[in-house]
Amino acid sequence: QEYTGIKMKVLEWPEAAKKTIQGAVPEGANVYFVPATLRPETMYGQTCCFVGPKITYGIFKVSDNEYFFLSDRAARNMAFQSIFPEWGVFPKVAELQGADVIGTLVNAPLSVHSNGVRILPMETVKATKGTGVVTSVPSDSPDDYATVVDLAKKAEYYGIKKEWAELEIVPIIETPSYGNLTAPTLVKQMKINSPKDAKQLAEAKELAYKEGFYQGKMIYGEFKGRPVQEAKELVRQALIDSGNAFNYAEPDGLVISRSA
Ligand code: ZZB
Repeated sequence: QEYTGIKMKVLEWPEAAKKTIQGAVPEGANVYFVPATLRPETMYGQTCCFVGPKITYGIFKVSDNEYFFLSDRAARNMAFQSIFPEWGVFPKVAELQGADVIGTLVNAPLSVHSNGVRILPMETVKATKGTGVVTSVPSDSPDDYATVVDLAKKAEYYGIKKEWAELEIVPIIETPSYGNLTAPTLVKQMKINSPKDAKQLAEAKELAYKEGFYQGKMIYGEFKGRPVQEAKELVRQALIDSGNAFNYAEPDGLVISRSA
């Protein structure tokens, strides 16, 4: 899988995480949450970023002023892709649970929400895929839409502020079958009521991918009017050129099991 790693700079840590961070990361250095995405063209629509509350993450030193928040597994893979300066080395300076960083305010590159978005919990994040960090685009990802609806409904249960899950969902891609809000349309059509409706959500995701890729047209941003198939590469390159992203390849299952 060829992912794009997005650099979401921390603007403000929650109290619970501050102590750990202060002891581990030098003052003035930047920490980035790094979600892995297959849909760079949707970054305009980011409204939050998810971690698995029970997943263990690390903060890894990339350079004197850059640190990445990721799963250990992703850090190891990145160390063999020249993302860290020294081949095979991925210095871990802190360890945190996803639950510890809920509420962190981060910058979302290209997002309409330019004041930042919050780190929120998603129970269905897989520790073994990507970086274990998932940026949320509820306009075009059915999983993300189902999750933000649930988070807003049960904000108290999740220990978050309701408004963190309620940032405006702006249309960014138009398709003939699902209009300009593909994910909300599919979730409603398929009567998906919960982020736990795994089978239906997998089906909705497949439909959203296909329709978005083959029929989608950008209706927002620098490449407005272009087909998604063209915009995908253009947005990815623009994010890389501006220093906000990098390529990250996920080794296949065989490689993982052999290196483990
Ligand atoms: C933003 C985005 C916007 C995504 C969208 C999808 C969509 P795949 O196809 O199964 O490889 N993702 C990444 N890592 C994880 C993880 N550890 N656990 C759960 N979900 C994860 O899935 C790749 C996509 O799944 C990634 O692309 C990421 O969400 C999420 F509009 O990033 B995506 C129709 C999908 N639309």
